[in-house]
Amino acid sequence: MKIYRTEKGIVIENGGQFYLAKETNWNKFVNRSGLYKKVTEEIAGLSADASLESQKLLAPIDNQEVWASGVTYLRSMNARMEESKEAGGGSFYDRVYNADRPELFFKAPSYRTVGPGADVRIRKDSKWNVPEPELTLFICSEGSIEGYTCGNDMSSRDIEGENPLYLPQAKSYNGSAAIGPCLLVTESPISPDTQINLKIDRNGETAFTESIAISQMKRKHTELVSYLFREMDFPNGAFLMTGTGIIPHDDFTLHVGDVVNITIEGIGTLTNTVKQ
Ligand code: DO4
Ligand code: MG
Repeated sequence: MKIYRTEKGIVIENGGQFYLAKETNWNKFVNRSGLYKKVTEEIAGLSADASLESQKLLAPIDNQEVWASGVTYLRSMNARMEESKEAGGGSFYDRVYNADRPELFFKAPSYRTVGPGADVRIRKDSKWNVPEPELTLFICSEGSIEGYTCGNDMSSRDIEGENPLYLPQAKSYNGSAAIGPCLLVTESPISPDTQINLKIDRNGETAFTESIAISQMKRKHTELVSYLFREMDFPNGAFLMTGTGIIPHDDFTLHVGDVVNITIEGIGTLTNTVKQ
């Protein structure tokens, strides 16, 4: 089942049918443990409406914070060790990859997070930028994973590589986070065989494409969530990007006008255009 935040309200897609939720407050609607069961019960009393399929989509977020996990795939560890070698950061990344405690960082408040069809940005003071396609968890305030969406953890690799302490500047700026198109809510956890695909279009042609299965991730979703919730409350729930396993080769950087498509099986495609 998919839940969309649209200009008309909260739309639920189930078995090819679309329903308008009675609740209009996104925080109240999604921040519930056992969300799948509760929404399934609610739509039993609603009438399907095919016109809801074509509503303009908004980012599936209201008052939630977006957090991110780092170096959860081998590819991310290797790329980061390489980019920060000269700055002396070469050993931080394999240490965090192998440590018990994961790397978690604050990515964006909701007002700095964009949704499907909106623009993501590259910084004006950066020359090397990539999108990071990441399965993104929605966790309710009680700490259980209630849904999944596609996330883009836009990153400035030259700033991050110059000094690992610049990570917040490489990762957090206007338009650096995108999530959507919907919240996938499932009865049981998402399959480890789920594929993430990144496709970057430039001037109508594919400039880069690659896929990875989420089973390639080193850590469990519940492990990341338990660290995030150790010493922090999230009264409206939170989003947690789970890290990237896809990083374009080192001579690739995003250009203004590129179109970034992140597809995750079962969720759909998050498409954003790059701006400066
Ligand atoms: O440590 C740098 C950030 C890592 C990251 O964003 C990722 O692995 O996805
Ligand atoms: Mg990332």
